[in-house]
Amino acid sequence: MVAYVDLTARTVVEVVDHRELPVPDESGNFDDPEVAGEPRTTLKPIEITQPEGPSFALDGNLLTWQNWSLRIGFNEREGLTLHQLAFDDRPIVYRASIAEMVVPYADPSPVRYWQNYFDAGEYMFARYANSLELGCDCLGEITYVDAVIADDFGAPRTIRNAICIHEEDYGVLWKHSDMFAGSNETRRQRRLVVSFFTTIGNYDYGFYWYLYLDGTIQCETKATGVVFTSAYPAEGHPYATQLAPGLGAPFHQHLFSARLDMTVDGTRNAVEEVDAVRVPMGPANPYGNAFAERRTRLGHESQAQRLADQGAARTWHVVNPEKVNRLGRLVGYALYPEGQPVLLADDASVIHDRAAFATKHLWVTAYDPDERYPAGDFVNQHPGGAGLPAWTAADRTVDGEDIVLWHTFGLTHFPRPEDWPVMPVDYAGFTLKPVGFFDRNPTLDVPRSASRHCRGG
Ligand SMILES: [Cu+2]
Repeated sequence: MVAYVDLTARTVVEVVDHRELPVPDESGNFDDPEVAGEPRTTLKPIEITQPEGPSFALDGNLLTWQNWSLRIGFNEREGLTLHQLAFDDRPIVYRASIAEMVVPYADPSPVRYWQNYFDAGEYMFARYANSLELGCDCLGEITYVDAVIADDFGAPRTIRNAICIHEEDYGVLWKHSDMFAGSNETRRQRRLVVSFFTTIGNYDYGFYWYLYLDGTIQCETKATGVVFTSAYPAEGHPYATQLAPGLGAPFHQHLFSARLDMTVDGTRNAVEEVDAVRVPMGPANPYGNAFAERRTRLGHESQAQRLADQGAARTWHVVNPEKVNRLGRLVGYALYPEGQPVLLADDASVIHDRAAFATKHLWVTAYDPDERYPAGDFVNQHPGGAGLPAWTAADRTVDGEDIVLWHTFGLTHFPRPEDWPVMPVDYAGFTLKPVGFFDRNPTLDVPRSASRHCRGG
C-alpha cells in the first residue's frame, strides 16, 4: 500500500492498494543465535603486529607515507576528501572525492518505481559515518581521525574515530626467478589505506582509498548491510530475487560518481582515450598477428562523455602536454575503469534526467570551483538536468586546461540468496596508474622483506 502525501498541504493525495501478500515469517535477525547458529570454533587468531610502528606520519591533516604526501578532509556530503596527492613532490590529483551516488531500483510496481536514492546529494551520507572500532572494523596498527561536520542547524558535530588510516601488506610487488643467472628476487607490496564507513538506512558503505608503493591509486567502495526486502510473489516477478520463502529483494544499481580534480605534474592536463584495436591482415601485417593502440585526444566537453569498453581494454590517460619523460612521451596517469553497466533505466525515465551523470562512465570538464556535485547542488525533488549536463552544454575545451574527471562506477545488484539476511561485502571501484609518469619501475629500491618469517637470502 502506498500513500502519496502533499507535505506542504498536509493532505493525502492518493492511496494505492496494490496487492495483498502474506507477510514472510522467516526471521532475518542475524544477531540472534537461533538464526545464526553456534559460532564456529575453527578460526585461529590472526594478529597484525608492527613492532616499530607504522611507516606513515600524520601531522595535522598532512599524511606522508613513503614517496606519497596528501592532505585529508571530511564533510557531510562527500565524506572523505583527499587533497594534493603527490609522489616525490610531483602533483597528481589536486582533490578527490565521491561527489554523488544514486541507487535506482528496477521494480516498476507502484511500491517501488520511485525508489532512486541519491545518498550523497539527498541524504548527505557522511552524516551517518560510523565511529570505528579497533579489531572489528580495522585490524593492526591503526590511526583514527575524528571528523567534524556541520549538523542540520550549522553547529559542529564530532564523529569520533570516523577515519581509519593504516598500512597493509599486499602480497607480491614484483618477483623473478632467473633460471640462467640463478638469482631469485621477491619484493613485497604495501598500501596505505584511508577509509571510512557509513550507514544509510538498510545499507552500509565503506569508502577505501589505497596508495601503493608503485604509484598506483585505487578507490574501492564496499557495499554490505541488509538488502531492501519485502513480500513478493514467488513466481512471475522478473524484477526481484526470492531470498527466503515469500521474501524478495528487487534488482537495483549502486552508482557512484568520483570527482577527480587532476593535476598530473602541473595544472594543464588533457585526456587521451586509449583502445586496443585489431589490425587487418595486409602488407603491413602479413601474418595477421598485429594489434595496436589507438589514442584519441578528447578535445571538448561534448567529446569527453564516454563509455567504458572492456572489449577494447579502454583506459583514459590523463597527460600533461607540457611535460615529457626521458623517452620523450607525455607523462600521464591512466584511469582504469571496471566497466560495469551505467544507469540501466530508460532514456525517457525521470531518473535518467535526474541522474544524467550516471549515464556515462567518464565526463571531463573544465575546472570551475562552483562545479562540485554532478547531479547539481540541490538534488531533492530536482526535475533533472542540473550538474554535468548543464555545465557541459558550454562545450568548453578540455585539452591542455585545468580539468576535472567525473568517473561513474558501481554495482548492478541482482541480489543472491546468499545476500540474506546480511550481505557479504560487494566491491566496486577504479584504479589510477602511472603510465610514463616515471622513467622506470619506481620500486627497485624496495628492500627484501626483513621479516623473520622469511628464510634469509
Ligand atoms: Cu545492492
